[in-house]
Amino acid sequence: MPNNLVIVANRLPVDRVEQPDGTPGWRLSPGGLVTAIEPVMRANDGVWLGWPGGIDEELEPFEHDGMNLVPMSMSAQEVERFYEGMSNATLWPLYHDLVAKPQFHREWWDSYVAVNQRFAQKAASLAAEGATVWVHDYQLQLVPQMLRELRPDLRIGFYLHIPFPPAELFQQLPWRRQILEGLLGADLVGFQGTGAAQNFVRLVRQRVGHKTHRDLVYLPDGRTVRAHAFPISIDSQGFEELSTSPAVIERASAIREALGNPRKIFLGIDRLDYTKGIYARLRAYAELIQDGHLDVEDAVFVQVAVPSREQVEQYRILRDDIDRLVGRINGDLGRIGRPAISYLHSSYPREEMAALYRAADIMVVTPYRDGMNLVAKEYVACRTDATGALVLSEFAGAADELRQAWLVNPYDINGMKAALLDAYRADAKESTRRMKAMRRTVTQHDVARWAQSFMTELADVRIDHGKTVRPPAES
Ligand code: GDG
Repeated sequence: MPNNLVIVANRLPVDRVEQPDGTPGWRLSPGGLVTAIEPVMRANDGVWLGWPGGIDEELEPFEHDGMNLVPMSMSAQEVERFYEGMSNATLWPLYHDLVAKPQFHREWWDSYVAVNQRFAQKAASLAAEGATVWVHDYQLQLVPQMLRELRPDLRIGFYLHIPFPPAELFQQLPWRRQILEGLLGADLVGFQGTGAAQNFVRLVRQRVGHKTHRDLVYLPDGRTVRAHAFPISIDSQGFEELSTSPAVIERASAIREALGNPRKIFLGIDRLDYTKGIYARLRAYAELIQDGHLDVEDAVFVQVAVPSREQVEQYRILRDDIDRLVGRINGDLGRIGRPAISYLHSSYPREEMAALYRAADIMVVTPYRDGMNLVAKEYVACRTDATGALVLSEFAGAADELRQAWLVNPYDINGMKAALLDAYRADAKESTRRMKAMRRTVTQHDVARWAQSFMTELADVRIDHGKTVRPPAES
């Protein structure tokens, strides 16, 4: 059945689970993206195309919780080359300021092209005449152009969840021109921040040679493409409600109790990823204990590292490095029943996340580079009594909005130590003033608003015989 809205993302928004009777089933993935897109999909006869995980599994389209899902299968070689290789060992580090060294392999690129082509073909077959297709993220940057070639009648939007690098870095990519042209197949290209949108427009001007004006690109065929910032957010109300539920409140005090009721709890929650700055943050914290500014009788650092991309070598190395560091810190500085760092390599249900946010006095989010960082916003949303402090990297997209956090440069260990200590020592009045301001931001700009503003902007695009027409730019 043709659909008026097709969401195209690398992953389907469901995880495989075993049902009580032992048969396989699906569970909606936790996360704001689904919450935001679900109502848009319902209102538009929407369908979501993506990989369900697994290898070589040809699954029929199915419905889950009222959402129409179309699974796209992936071979073992595609998982290795397209997903772990080109997506996560080339583009991911390149787009995150070269925090790790990107690897360039021609066979990875060939697989990236082939998988993108398959996504584009499938999306083309699902979309009704004149439908809207919204493509997501760095794994699928060629889909907009491929799709436009197949279906010039479509309205195509693209959203990049991660940063878009400056020209000096992007230039390294052997396939830079193809990626830029791939993205230019969209009518609207959305980014987390204005810096990313500007990087893209500048690259298009320099590398592809198209005329640009502010956030518009003028293509030779008369089409225009808008590159604009749409900072993503969270289901703020959902987190607020969850964090004030009796079960979560009770769990939060049980967590404090289990940690020995320390005066202050520091918390980090991240996917175990080298962009997140976990290693440096733990070192900074340990030095504060060594220097005598913090005492393990008084404070503890809870670090949750959610397993991620474990087949990619750099992620395995990082895990070993952090295991060793935590072992050394606790061995050197811990006392019986009082570890300096309480380290958890695991993922948790949303309720447990909310309880952790509620239990923590100081949330520490120190990525070297991050498109947005939703954890920072979730912490703020859960602090309904306006207590708590947020230490936040300047290099997370969230820092553009959460200006009242204790902002840090994660490369500056001494600066980070000073900020951790300031947040630790801040009086209640000061942290409440900051938290109240941040709460206003997070409450007003939630994920529903994000989805709506992207869709509204995309709907403004008028399609005329396959050409996107916009009023001429002002000079
Ligand atoms: C990318 C960009 C951008 C984490 N562990 C568990 C869990 N989570 C949830 C968090 C949060 C989400 O996952 C993580 O989002 P982040 O924004 O922090 O980071 P990335 O995964 O790197 O996301 C990022 C984002 O896309 C959206 O555009 O902000 O910059 O890198 O929502 O709560 N949720 C549950 N259990 C866990 O163990 N239930």
